[in-house]
Amino acid sequence: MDELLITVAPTGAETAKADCPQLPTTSEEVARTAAECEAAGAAMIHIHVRDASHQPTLDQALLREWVAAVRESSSLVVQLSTGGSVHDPLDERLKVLDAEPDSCSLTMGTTNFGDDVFLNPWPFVKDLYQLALERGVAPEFELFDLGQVHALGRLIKQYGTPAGGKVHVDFVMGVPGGMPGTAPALVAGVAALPPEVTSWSATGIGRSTLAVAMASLSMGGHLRVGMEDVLTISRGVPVESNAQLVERAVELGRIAQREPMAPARCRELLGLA
Ligand code: KMH
Ligand code: ZN
Repeated sequence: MDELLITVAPTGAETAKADCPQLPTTSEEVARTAAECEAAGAAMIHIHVRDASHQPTLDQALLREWVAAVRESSSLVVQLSTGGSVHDPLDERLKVLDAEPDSCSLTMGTTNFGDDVFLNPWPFVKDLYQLALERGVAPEFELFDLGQVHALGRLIKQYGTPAGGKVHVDFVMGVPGGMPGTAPALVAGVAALPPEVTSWSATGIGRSTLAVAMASLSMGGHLRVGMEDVLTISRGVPVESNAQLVERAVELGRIAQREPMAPARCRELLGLA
């Protein structure tokens, strides 16, 4: 069977703990989540850190604490978000790499994000990419629209591929302001990928989650799931845990005759091994 990389994005920066008590917002909770999700079939975790008030933060000590906690409780590949929240300044987002994750997200352009703007000006994208190359941190290129797929080609042309030549991207679909979470949009995105891309995954926000997951599996793509992206397991039914979403991804993968990829294989896929 072909392998299926399942990345879990357990927290995000947008949901309030008060609205969703099951959201992991402390290092202990995320460590437990990591262990449960690894047992369920995840290989990588995409982390947004929260502070003592459960608010999103890029505090360096907390970033390091969360990375250490997840490494202690699991062998998941640790990816830190450099997107943070829409309120985080660009210089602080660059400093995320000081916390020495295995991987970092790297969004390929600015996107309207509901009523907010998720800012990723080209000079920032270039600085972050060069820093990731210098530090040996594997970037996951996050693509919110078709223009960003094209921008990835420009970036690679200018600076080359990461060490090991592995280029992994994640389509983040269905954000209000980005591309829709539909099969035709994913087909268009995959068709436009630069030839250097070696692997891709996809996630659909909110109600687009299943459509995107099934479209991705049907094209041989990988999956990102988690409470960063969706808070209901079916219409009106809240997600109980991130592991529940990973379990559903494993089940979809089983139907598509794909077996969950182990963290060690994910390291190879990212050029980390
Ligand atoms: N929270 C969003 C504004 C990333 O993690 O790199 C950005 C985001 C992307 O979630
Ligand atoms: Zn994120």
